[in-house]
Amino acid sequence: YLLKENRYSYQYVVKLISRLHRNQSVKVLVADDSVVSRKFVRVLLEQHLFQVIEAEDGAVALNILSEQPDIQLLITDYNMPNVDGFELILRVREKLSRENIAIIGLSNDTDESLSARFIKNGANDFLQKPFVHEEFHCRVLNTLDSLDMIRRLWEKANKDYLTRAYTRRYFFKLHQNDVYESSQFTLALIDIDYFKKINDNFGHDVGDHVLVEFTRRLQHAFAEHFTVARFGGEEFVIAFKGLDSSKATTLMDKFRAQCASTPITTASGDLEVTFSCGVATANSEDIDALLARADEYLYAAKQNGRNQIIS
Ligand code: GH3
Ligand code: MG
Ligand code: MG
Ligand code: MG
Repeated sequence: YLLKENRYSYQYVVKLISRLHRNQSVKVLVADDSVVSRKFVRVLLEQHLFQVIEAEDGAVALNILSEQPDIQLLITDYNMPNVDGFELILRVREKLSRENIAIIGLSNDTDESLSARFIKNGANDFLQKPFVHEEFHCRVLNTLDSLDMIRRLWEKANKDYLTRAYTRRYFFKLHQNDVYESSQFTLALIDIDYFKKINDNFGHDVGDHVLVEFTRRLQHAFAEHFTVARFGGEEFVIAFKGLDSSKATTLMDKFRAQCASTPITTASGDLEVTFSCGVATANSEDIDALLARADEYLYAAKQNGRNQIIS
């Protein structure tokens, strides 16, 4: 049908169709005080299979966003009671950056400076009402494409390719100030025991698989509350924000025992994998000094026979 209409290129239609499938899992929040406007935008979005949520003003929109962090696109009107479109965007951008959510501004206000002001406040795009349906669809599609692209870049920059754990760089970005700002901040530095033997005896692929599975275990045990990062080859670090050394050590030791007693299944059979760990709590030193201390304890754990935590 679209091709027959002869207004769309073949490439565009292909892109549209492949997007339709993904759209079904994309939540779009429409903030507009006019019921008619809101319903109209809803209909357009539902034509493309999006999940649509409505808010009658900016304050309601903020509540919905805090309850549903998986909303990918916010389409907001300018003139609204309570919290208007500008304030809404400013408040959203305080917490959610461009890899978290995309924003499109809408308005039938004739003020020519609106679109620039929307974009300066953090919107990705702006549409003047009334608009042509096709333009609306094109802009939504482009905006979501750039959200995907930003997210892919973010993942590449901040997550390790093999294990999907956070990178060392991102870890520092997240936590370098916590040594000063958080009342209790503890690091656990982890190094798998005799990992080189796994590579030497079973090959690099099995080694990789062990790293992936080991990371999965770390994430499962800690990622809900703490940051897990891959520091290098078979070294990992966990930031226990809010925990003192003895609490973090207890958690780590429980994990250590579980790990040691649950072999990792690989193509070369079940392998027993243990690790050694140094745990250190910040005490008015910078994060590098704290890490150096955790590394000393880790070294001591290795010297002392491995498969243990020293704090
Ligand atoms: P120790 O108990 O003293 O820690 O001994 P180890 O063998 O674990 O320590 P070592 O640092 O000598 O060996 C780490 C090995 O990890 C060496 C390196 O080839 C391997 N390695 C680093 N990154 C990767 C990776 O991404 N995949 C695989 N398969 N191996 C890796
Ligand atoms: Mg309005
Ligand atoms: Mg090592
Ligand atoms: Mg090692």
